[in-house]
Amino acid sequence: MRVLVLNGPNLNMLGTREPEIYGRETLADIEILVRNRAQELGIEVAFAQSNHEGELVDTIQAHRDWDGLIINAAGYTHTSVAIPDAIAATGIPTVEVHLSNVFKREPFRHHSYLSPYVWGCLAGFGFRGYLAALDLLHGRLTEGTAE
Ligand code: DHK
Repeated sequence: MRVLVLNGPNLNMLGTREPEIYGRETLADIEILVRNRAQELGIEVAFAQSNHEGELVDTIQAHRDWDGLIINAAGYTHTSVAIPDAIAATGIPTVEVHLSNVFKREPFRHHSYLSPYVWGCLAGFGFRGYLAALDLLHGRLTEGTAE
């Protein structure tokens, strides 16, 4: 079982970026936590980050035969058509993750272009959202049902 964990713009700044909103963990800290959990579950993980929309699309396409995608598209969540198109084109079961609870924030963060194309969305649980997403995909992939 192979899961791609993909992070969008400015998430490379985690740790120092508005820690009261995004938490004190760096992206490298989150990667370690995700890799540890993945190892417990027997999941192979690829972990990537880019500040560039096209690179995020390329990475999704390159993993089109993988079993799951966990994506925090960050600011592109609220602007991108190409990223949800890539998710739809590949058909990878996807969990959308946001560290912050976007619904408690500015109105422009309330809309996600990705949400119609993903299995489900986790927002507001900080780094734990990534771990929960991994557990959820593992359950779906081992049980063979999305219900
Ligand atoms: C991360 C960002 O960079 C913002 O642009 C989104 C998301 C929220 C997060 O909570 O992880 O609005």
